Amino acid sequence: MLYYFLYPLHVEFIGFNVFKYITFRTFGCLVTSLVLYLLLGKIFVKFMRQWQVIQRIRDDGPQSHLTKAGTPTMGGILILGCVGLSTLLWMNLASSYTWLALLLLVFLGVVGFFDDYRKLIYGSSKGLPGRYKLLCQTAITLIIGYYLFSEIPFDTSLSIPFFKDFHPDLRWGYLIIMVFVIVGASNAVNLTDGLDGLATGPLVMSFATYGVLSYIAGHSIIAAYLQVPYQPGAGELSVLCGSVVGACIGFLWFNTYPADIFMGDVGSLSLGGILGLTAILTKNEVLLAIVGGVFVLEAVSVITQVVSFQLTGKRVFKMAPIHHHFELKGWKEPKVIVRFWIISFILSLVAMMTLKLR
Ligand code: 57M
Repeated sequence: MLYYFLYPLHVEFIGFNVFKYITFRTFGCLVTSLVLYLLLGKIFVKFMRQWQVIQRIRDDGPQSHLTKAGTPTMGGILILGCVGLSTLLWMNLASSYTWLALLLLVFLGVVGFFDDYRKLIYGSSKGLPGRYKLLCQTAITLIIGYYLFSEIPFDTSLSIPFFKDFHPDLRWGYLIIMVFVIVGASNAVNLTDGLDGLATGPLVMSFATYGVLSYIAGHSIIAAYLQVPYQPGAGELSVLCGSVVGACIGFLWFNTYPADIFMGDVGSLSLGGILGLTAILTKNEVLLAIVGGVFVLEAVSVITQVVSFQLTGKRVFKMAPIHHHFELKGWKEPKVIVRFWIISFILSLVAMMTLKLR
């Protein structure tokens, strides 16, 4: 919005010229959402506690989690509020990619809210049935895909790291990739959010990485130099990524061990979904498997455990997702969390290195 109202004034005052630069608006957006969460977080936690918006702890989980009973949840509501407000303030209102991401963020946020709300009113850890969540996630992804293919000339070819000349055009088959990436990322982040800050740290690193990748994809000269697909308009997604990084760092101030508040499905489903969409819109779909490697590891651990248990009656891990396995091996919660953050940081560096190794 500031770009829309202030940039034209640069003819009067040259200083407003900065609003043209995506880098300036990304930084401004990050600082805005970070400061907003830091200013509002404490009163939000107090409000959620007063209204008894607290987490139901499953009794079949690690015993150490029982002490978490009574912790406020749905901190994701304020994350979405900070991201939405700061993005509207700093975005280019003509950016259809940013509007699509905000639509997905709100839609999945509503789905997650109902999941958290059901847990609250029925007093159990069982929220919305998984199939309903999956249906909603798939439906919104297909709607976004149909819009992309019919309204915007969207590149339906697949980009694979290290294979710079191999871009198979999947045409409408690309919708399958979109569903797999967006729905997969949404649920993987949801599964990962099982320890204090465990999902928040990798979300900060993943969105920071995709903020850089978005800027590169939207810059014709840099994209050509690095031999990555040029995606006109993708650069604006850096601004949205900046707002998510800022809001999640602000949230982490309260979600770090021992957490004052959990993000809830309202946060994990929505943030995971737009991480997947950002990967799609910047043509870095496969790279998400590296950048979001921690999320992939958590989801694969669950799939492995469920399949093994159903086929053989035996568990591969002491408990899935894999963060519970390390807890039951005797690792204290902070040790599991920070080690997963370190892995996420290393994977982000590896992902950035693939830019040169094309
Ligand atoms: C999402 N939710 C946390 C919080 C957070 C198929 C199966 C693997 C599904 C999976 C599952 O139910 N996952 C749901 C994970 C929950 O966190 C809430 O959910 C939101 C995110 N969606 O924001 O509101 C618990 O996680 C802990 N937590 C923290 N700090 C945080 O900052 O400590 C969360 C955020 C919270 C709190 O205890 O209550 C969750 O774990 O449910 N199921 C599981 O993950 C369960 N694993 C399991 O059933 N394994 C079986 C299956 C695979 C056969 C097995 O291994 O044999 C475990 N999770 C828990 N208890 N808590 C075990 C049962």
